Amino acid sequence: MDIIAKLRDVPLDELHPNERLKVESDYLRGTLEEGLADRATGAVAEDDTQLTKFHGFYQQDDRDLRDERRHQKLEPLYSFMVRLRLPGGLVTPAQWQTLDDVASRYANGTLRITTRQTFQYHGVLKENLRPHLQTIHQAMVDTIAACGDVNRNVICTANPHRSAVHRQVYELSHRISTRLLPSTRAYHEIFLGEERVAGGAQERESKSESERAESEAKVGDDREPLDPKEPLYTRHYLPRKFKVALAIPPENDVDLFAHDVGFIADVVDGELHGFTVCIGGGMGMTHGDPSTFPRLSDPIGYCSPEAAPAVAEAIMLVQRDNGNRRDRKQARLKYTVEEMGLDAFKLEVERQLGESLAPAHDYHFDNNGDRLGWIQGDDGRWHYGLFVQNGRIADFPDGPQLRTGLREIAEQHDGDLVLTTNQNVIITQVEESRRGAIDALLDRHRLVAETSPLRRNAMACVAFPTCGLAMAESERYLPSLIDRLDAVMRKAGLADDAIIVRMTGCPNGCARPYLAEIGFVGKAPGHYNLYLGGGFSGQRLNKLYRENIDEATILEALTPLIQRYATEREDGEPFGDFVIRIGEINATTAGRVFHQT
Ligand code: SRM
Ligand code: SF4
Repeated sequence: MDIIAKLRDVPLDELHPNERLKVESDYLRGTLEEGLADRATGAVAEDDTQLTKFHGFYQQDDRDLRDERRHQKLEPLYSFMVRLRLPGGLVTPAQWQTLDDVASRYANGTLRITTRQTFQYHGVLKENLRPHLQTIHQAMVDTIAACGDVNRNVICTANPHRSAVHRQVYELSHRISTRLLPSTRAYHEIFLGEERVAGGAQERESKSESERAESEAKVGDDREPLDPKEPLYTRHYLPRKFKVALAIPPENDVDLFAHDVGFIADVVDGELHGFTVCIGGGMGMTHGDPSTFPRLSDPIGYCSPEAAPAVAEAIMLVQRDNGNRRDRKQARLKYTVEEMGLDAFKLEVERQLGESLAPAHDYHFDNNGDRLGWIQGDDGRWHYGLFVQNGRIADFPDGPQLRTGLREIAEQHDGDLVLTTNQNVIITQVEESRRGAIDALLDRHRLVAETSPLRRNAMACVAFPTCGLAMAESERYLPSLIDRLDAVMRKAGLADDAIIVRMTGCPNGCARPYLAEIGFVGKAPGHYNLYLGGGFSGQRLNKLYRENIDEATILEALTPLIQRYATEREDGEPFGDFVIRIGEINATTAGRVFHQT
């Protein structure tokens, strides 16, 4: 049963309050126009703070200044985080320059590469939202559906310029993103100044020609849309966020199994044959609530490259119609799969598609990191993977001048820059003869610092001061903890070894900490839960090892394990496998048993 039929007789009051907001928002318009015009406050109306997410931005306040402002009887220092929709993470040099300009003109002077291959801006004041979005729109970039209960930025194995298959997979990330865009014109009217046409005609005409062609390419569906103004989503939108990733083995840089939907490329003799389709991944959980847990996705079948957008859509529609709309903590697709069972979910997907999926193919991943440094693509050109600590592009006093350096590269080099899901950036399409010039720019701006493999494989989420959900520091703290762990590694003779370390400031899992070999999840200021035993290629969840511990206790717990790893590991054995083999922690075999010791 579709969502409109399902909810016809259910009073909205029986659902989560966000459900009413969506339904009554006039297709995501709410009172945003009025809120933007109100200069008496830096905020928008409370209800509209949920709607801004669908347009790609979040209202936040500076948590470092919260208490001081309260004492001064001032309202919190409101500003907005703005997140771009950038499928596959590719930025042209001209776009880079515009995006860089915007960081100074309208945000806090930094760009932040996210764990989903796009940029976030922080500190955007309400009055700067429109100019910000209009400026990036001129560079053909938008923020539509970057947050909210819709399909988010579609991510894929980085760098379309590496091979023909990388190009194809990148193009599919765009097709999926386009196909799953909402139809409402709210964004264009409110932020880009488009006039509203009476009767919702503009909603029907909302998609560009290529977007319409993508929607019309829909396999086997000649039904009337449920809601002509918002055919895919209806005015109910999704129960929760929805995330799609595509990976090209053996690289699992996107952490494929962490997403609602994953497409694993099946490449035979350099040709893309199809995809194994996985569903039901997700990271977030709540401390102390065992009904919430991270979960890895499971394969449900195989499809051709041409069918992939329709398959993504069918999965999304099954989630739209079956996801939990009463309890947002149980609303992600991973819980729908647990509730319905994988087979029943798969049958519904096939019913939506009007055909069966072929059986899943085998696949093999061997890492989930990035290829840093120079690598050569299939066409002979070179690509430089640049490490960016925690994705923050800024000019650091006495450190790398990342903003200036990358800006200069964008001005002088005509190849694209590609963001990765490990928060790094790749300078692409460099001719052999131009490598020296790029190396000189990297040197001049100190972009290539001496870093340990531990640091190069570490990720932290944003957390303080902007994230309203942070319980502990993450981006601002991990670098110094890595200094200390580096010392332990050096002492153990492991200075050249990589262990995947990830940190988040709360259990929502934005840096995918439950896939790390060593994961830190914020519990309270200065205190973290320590998780061990994740798989080196993102194939296994870790498990809680110590709860609510401070830095001294973290080092006390990890030092002997790292020392033992140095002397007792088997050839090529990753740390996550080692701690399980020596019996220090049990392997997590499925999300639903994540909390069992
Ligand atoms: Fe996230 C909420 C930052 C990737 C799971 N995430 C947030 C918010 C918006 C906080 C909020 O709701 O008020 C954070 C804004 C912080 C700030 O100040 O910028 C935030 N998430 C991020 C980013 C920027 C982390 C980073 O350091 O790069 C990532 C942006 C991704 C993007 O470009 O779209 C980011 N978030 C993720 C991921 C990783 C992924 O998708 O691969 C996850 C885990 C995967 C998943 O979805 O299960 C993730 N974020 C969450 C959750 C928990 C969702 C859940 O259903 O369990 C929340 C909280 C929520 O939605 O209620 C959240
Ligand atoms: Fe904020 Fe938590 Fe996500 Fe970190 S993991 S950015 S603290 S919501």
